[in-house]
Amino acid sequence: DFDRVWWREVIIYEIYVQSFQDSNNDGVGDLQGIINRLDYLKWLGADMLWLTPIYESPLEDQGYDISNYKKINPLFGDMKTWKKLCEAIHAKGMKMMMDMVFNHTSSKHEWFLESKSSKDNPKRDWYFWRKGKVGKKGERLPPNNWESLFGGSAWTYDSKTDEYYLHLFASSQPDLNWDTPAVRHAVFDVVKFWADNGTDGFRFDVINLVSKAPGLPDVPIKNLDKFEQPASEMFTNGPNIHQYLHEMNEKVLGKYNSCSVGEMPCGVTEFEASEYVGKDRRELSMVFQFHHMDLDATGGDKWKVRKWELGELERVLRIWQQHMLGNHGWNSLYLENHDQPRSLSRFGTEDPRYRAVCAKMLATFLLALRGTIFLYQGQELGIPHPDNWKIEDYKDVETLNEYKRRKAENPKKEPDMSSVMHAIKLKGRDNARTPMPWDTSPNSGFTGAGVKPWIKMNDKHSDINVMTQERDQESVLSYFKKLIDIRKQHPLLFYGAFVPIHPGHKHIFSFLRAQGPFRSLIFCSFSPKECEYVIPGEIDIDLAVLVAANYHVTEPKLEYRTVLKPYEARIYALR
Ligand code: TEU
Repeated sequence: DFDRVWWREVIIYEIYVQSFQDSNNDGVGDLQGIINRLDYLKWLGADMLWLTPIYESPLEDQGYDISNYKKINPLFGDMKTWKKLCEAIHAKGMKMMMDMVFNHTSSKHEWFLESKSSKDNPKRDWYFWRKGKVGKKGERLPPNNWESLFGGSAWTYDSKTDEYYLHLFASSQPDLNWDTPAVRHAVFDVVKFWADNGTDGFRFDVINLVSKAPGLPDVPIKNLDKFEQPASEMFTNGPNIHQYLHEMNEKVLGKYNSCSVGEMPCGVTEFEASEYVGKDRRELSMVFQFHHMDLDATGGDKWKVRKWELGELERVLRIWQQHMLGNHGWNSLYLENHDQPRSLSRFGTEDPRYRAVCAKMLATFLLALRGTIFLYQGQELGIPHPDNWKIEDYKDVETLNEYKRRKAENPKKEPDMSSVMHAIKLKGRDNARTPMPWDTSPNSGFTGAGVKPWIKMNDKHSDINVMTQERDQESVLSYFKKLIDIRKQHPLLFYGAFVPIHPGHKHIFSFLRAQGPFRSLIFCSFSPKECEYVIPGEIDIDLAVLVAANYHVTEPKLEYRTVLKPYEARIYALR
C-alpha cells in the first residue's frame, strides 16, 4: 500500500562533523575529512549523509546555535569545500542532507544583535521580547514561568532595553518569532539557498516547537519547589505550526525532489505525527519521534534514569509501526544520534562477553523494521560509553548545566555529586560525541598523533575501530554492512507490513514482515541468559531459510521451539 519513493528506501548516515575526521590537524573534524572518508561510507551502504550544523557559530551548543546560515564555520571548511563535498557525494550516487536550526539562532546572529539594539528596531519582533514582572518582595521576575529545556528560566534579562528575551534552549539560543512573516520569509530563503546548492534533504531541528501559545501565558504550576515550570504544552505543536510548515512546503520544499525530517521532541504522538507527514498534508516527509528515547526517563526528566522493560519498548515501536502507514505517513527509525546515549549501553549491554553479539542484535532489530533507517556514526562499530570521565572531560552545555544546577542545590555544604555523575555516564550527550575511531594509531586516525582532539577519545578498546573491523568477517561492522545489503535486496523489508508476534514478551522482540505472498520472520533476544522462543503454530515455517544471524546457527532446520543464546537474533525468509 506504499508508493515507492526514493527517501523511503535509503540508509541515512548521520555525521557529527566535529568528531568524524580531522584533515588539518586542529583536533576538529571537517568537510575535507568527510571527503576523505566517502569511500568508506559508500562501501558500508550509506545512501544519504546527514551533516550536523557546519554553519558559522560560536559553538556554545556545538553548532545548533547558528550566527550565519549561509556561511560555513572556518573550523569545518568553506563554501568551496562544501560544494566539492556535495559533488563528490553525488558522484558516488549518494545524497546530501543538511541540518536546519530555525527555532532559534545564536545570540551572535546579526538578526539578534539588531533586534536587541533598541525597542523600535525593525527586527525587534523577530524574537520574543517582553517586560518582566515584579515579585511580592519587589524583585524582578521573568515575563512568565516557563522553564528552558536546558534548565533554568526560559527568559534572559537584557539591561539595554530593560526587557527579557525567550530561549527554549540555552540563553545563547534566542527563539525566533515565526509569527512575524519576515522571519518565515528569511527562514525559507535559507532553505532555498541550500536546496539550490544541491542539498537533497533537510533535517529540521525541534521544528514542532516554533509556534508558541498566543500571549505566552504562565503554565500551570506542577512543581512547588521552584519558580520555573516545565512548559512544553505552551510551545509544542502550537496553533500555527501546520500553517507555517505547509507554507514552507508550498514556497520551497515542494519545488525540489527533496526529503525532509522534522525533529519533534516533547512527546509528539503518532496522531500528531500524521498531521505533519500524512499523505495529503504537504508539510514534511518524516518525523523523528522520541517515545522510545523517553522510556528511561522519569516524568520526562532524562537525568532521572528509570529501568524499563522490553515490553515497553516493543509497545512503542509496535504502535508507530502500525500507525504510520497508508495515508498516515512513514516512519523514521533510529536508536542513536548526537543527542542520545549509545544504543549498546542503553538498550543492550557493555559486558565484553556479549558486546559484539548484542550490537549485532540491535542492528538486526533496527534494520528489519519498516521505515527509513538513520544510523549514527560509530553505531556500526558497537561503541560503548567512555568510562571514568571527570566533569572536566564533558563539553556539552546540557550536561554542564545539569551539573551546575545540582551543585547549586545545596550551596552550604559540599554536595555529593556521584549520582549526577552516574546519570551523566548513562545519559549525557557526549557519550556519543567522541571522535570516530578509524584505526589503531594514536588518536585512532581521527586526527594526527600528538594533536589534542576537541573532546576526549573513547579509545581503550583495541578492536573498536574501522580498520580492525573491516578486516574481520565476524565484526559488528561486517554484520552491519551485510544487513544493509540484505535490506536492499529484499524490498519486503522496506514496505512489508509489520506483524507482531508475542507482543509484550519480557525478553524477545519478534515480528513478521509481510507483503503479498512473502514473509520474513525476525526474532531478537534482549536477554543476557538463554531463553526459549516458541513460534506460534499458525506460522508456516516449513520452507524457512536463514537470512541473517548474529551467532553461527548449527540446526539445519528451524523448529517451532528454539533455545536462544544471550542476545541472539535471526532473520528467516519464510517463503
Ligand atoms: O535537540 C532537541 C532536543 O530535543 C534535545 O535537546 C533533547 O531534548 C536533548 O538533547 C536530550 O538530551 C536539538 C539538537 O539535536 C540538539 O543537539 C540541540 O542542542 C537542540 O536541538 C537545540 O538546538
